[in-house]
Amino acid sequence: MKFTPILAVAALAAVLGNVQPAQAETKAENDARMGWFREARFGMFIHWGLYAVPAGEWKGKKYGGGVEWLQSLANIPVAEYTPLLEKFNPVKYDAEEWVRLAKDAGMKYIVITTKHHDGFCLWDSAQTDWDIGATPYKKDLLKPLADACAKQGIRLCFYHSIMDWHHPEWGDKAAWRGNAATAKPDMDKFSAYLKAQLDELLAYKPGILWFDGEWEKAWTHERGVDLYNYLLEKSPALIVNNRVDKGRNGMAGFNTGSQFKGDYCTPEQEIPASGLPGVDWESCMTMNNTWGYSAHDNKWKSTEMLVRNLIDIASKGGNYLLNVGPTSEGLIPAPSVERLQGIAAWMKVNGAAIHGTTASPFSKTPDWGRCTTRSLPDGNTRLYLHVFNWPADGRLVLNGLTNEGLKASLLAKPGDALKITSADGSLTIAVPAQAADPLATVIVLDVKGAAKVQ
Ligand code: JFZ
Repeated sequence: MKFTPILAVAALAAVLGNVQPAQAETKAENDARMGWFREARFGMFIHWGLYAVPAGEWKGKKYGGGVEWLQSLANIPVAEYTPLLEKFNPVKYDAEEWVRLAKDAGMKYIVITTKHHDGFCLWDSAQTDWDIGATPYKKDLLKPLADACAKQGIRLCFYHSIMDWHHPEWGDKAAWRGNAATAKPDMDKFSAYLKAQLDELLAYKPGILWFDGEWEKAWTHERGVDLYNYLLEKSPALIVNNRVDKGRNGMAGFNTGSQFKGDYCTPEQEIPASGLPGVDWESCMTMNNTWGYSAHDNKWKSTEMLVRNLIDIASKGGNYLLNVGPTSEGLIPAPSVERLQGIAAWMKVNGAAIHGTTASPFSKTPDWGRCTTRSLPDGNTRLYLHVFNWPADGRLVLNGLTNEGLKASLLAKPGDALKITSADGSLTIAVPAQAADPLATVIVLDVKGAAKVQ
C-alpha cells in the first residue's frame, strides 16, 4: 500500500538521519552487540516470495539452481511477472509452526526474505504497492512471525535485497526487466526508498539485517557505508552482514579490506576450510539446490550431511544458516520438515556441544571427526568430540593433545565415566564398541587449563 506523503516524510528523515557518523565501537561494545550471534551457531533462512508460485517452471520449461532468480533466468519482464500477485495466497501459513520447527531443531534465529531481487515485499509497505497488500492474502506476513518469535524466544532477522528488478530507480538496467525505459535511474531516490522501507522494518525490531544484491554497479562503497551508519544510529544493537558494502569476496564471502562495513562475513554454499579466524562469519546453505521453492528440485542432502555441516561449521567458529523455501500456500516442504525433525532429535541430546561453543584447538581436522570447545568457569576446558568415524579398536586417540585429562563420558550418558590415558603427547579415551549415534556421537572431555595441542 502506498501513501505518497509518508514517502516524502520518510525520505526527508532518511536524509536527516545521515548527518552524524556512527561512533567507532570499542571491542567490549562489539562483544556485547555480537554476543547472541556468536552463541547461537545455528539459524533458519527462509526464502519466500512470488517466485514460489511458478516454483521453478516458466512456460513449460523447468529451471534449476536458485529459482528465486526465475524472473532473471527466464527473462520475464516486470509486466509479465506482475500477475503472479494474484496467485500468491499463503492461506496455510502458520508462523507459530515454522518457529516451532526452527526452535526444536536448535536454531536460535530466523532470517526471512522481506524483499528478494524481484522487489516484492512480504509486508504491506507504505512505500510501494508491489507487496503482500496487493495479493488475495493481503495480510502482513512478518507480524505473525515476529509475534511467534517473541513468544518462543527466537530472534527474528531480515534479509533485504539491495538490488531491485522492479524499482524504476534501481541504477543497473537489464532489457528483460522491461522497466529500463521508465526513468533515468536516480540512485538517490532509490536510496531514499530503501531507507524508508528499512525504517518500516526496524519497527519489527530485527536482530540482523541481512543485505544482498550489493554486487551490481549502482551500489557503491559510499552507499554501503552510509546505509550501515544510518541503521546503526537508529538501532545501536543491530547486526548487519557484510553484503551491505562491496568488500565480499564472491561466494567465499570474507571481507577483502578493513574499510568495508559489515559485522560478519557470509560464505555461501560453502564452509571455509579453516574457518575465518578473527572474524565473525555465517555459512548460508540450502537443503537441496535452490533457495526459493522448486516443485522439481529433489536433490535433498541427507540429515547426516546437514548435522555434520552444522558440527563442521561450529568446530571452525562459525554459524550455520540453513535454508527452507516455503510454497505459495505457506507450507515448508515435507522433505525439509523431515530433515529439521532429524536435526531436532540429534540436537535434543547434543545441543550443548553446539550452542555457545568455540572453535576446535586442533589445527589439522581430526580424521575421527570434529571438536568444539567451551571454557569452564574454573579455568579448565571442555572439549566436545563429535565422532563421525567410530574407532574399530575402541580407542579414540587425540593426537597432540598434551593436557591432563580430568574426566570423559558420552554426552548422552554423563554418569558413565570413560577411561582416559596419556602417552607420547597424545590423549586416548577408551570408548564403547558401538557408536551411539550414526549421525555423530559426542564425547565430552574435560581437560586441565586451556587446551594445548602440539
Ligand atoms: C544470493 C542471492 O542471489 C540468492 O538468490 C540467495 O538469496 C543467496 C542467499 O544470496 O546469492 C548469490 C549472490 C551472489 C552471487 C551468487 C549468488 N555471486 O556474486 O556470484
